[in-house]
Amino acid sequence: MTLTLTTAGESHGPALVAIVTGLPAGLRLDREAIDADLHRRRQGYGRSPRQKLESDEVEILAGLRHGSTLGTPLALLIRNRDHASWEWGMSPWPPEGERSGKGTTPVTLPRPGHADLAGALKFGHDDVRNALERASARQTAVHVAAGAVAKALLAEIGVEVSGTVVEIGGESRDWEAATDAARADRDTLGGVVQVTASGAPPGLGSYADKPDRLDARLAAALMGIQAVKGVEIGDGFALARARGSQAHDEIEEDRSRATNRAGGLEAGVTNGEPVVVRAAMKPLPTLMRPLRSVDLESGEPGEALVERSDVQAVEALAVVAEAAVAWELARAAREKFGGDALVDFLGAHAAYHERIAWPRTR
Ligand code: EPS
Repeated sequence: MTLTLTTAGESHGPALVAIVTGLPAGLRLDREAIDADLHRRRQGYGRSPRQKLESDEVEILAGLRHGSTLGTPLALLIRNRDHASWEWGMSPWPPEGERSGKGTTPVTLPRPGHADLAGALKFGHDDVRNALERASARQTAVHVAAGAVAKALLAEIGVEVSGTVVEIGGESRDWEAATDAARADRDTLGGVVQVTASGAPPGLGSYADKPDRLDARLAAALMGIQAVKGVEIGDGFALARARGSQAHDEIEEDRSRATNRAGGLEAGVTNGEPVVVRAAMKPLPTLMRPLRSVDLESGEPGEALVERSDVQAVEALAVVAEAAVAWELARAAREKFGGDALVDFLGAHAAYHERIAWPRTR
């Protein structure tokens, strides 16, 4: 028993969609809780004006009846309001007649740092838009919706996941000023976020094989988010510079730890301490003062595509990373506790706690 997530949707297409399989039947899902996370994702000081256009409300098309999951595939949809300006430009079958709105002119000047060049070459696109639309971080909206579903499942077993910003543009405070300065220079910023998950019992994940290791899965989930270039678990890179006596977390009589340098994961398995992971985001690649590029049509040097974008989206990344960690933890919990109905899942979780004599709240 595991959870799967399949998504589709272009940034300026009609909608983003997701199908989630593997949820137990009888899980209550609260529309307000999902929409609240979608709202959080749209906040942040350096966001593009696009965020004012979108309302990001989830619609459920299948798998939920009267607020409870049916144990069947759950289908989620979030509409792109901005699509109204791109109806011809992003149409699957453009109507005959005059072209109108955005997306009518092919993009031929790839942005360094975006999927533009590699995507156009890989798929043979003449119009870079065919690559950038799907590569866009717009799709993180539907991942946040799926993450909110995962959080509802985790809440049933007392696991709470929360993401926060650590630094933006190298600063640990004064983020609005740093963002204003970058905007004035027509530049962009990156940053670091941290996600902490408390309440997970020891034993989620496995050391048996690489794909089972929860640390590897969390790293992949975080690296899979647009613009993330680094992931750290617990004290991460700092551990490489410490001695063993200062790097590990000694085990107390009640099997808890006084320190949590491992970030709650040893050998790819949770150890009962909070799971702590960090993700580093590079500065966004759409610059209002564009970098050097080449026109893919003419072969002439030029300046990269300039279009409406964010100055920084680190606050949004905190919400997206939270969703990614929640998703991976929920997946690991489904693998460990199984069950077609929520009561079966909860029963297996309770029996496991009893077997290892692990307190329900730590
Ligand atoms: C993005 C470019 C911008 C961002 C977008 C991600 O898109 P637009 O040009 O439409 O403003 O706003 O993020 C979102 C739309 C979102 O909802 O987060 C990119 O190139 O990745």
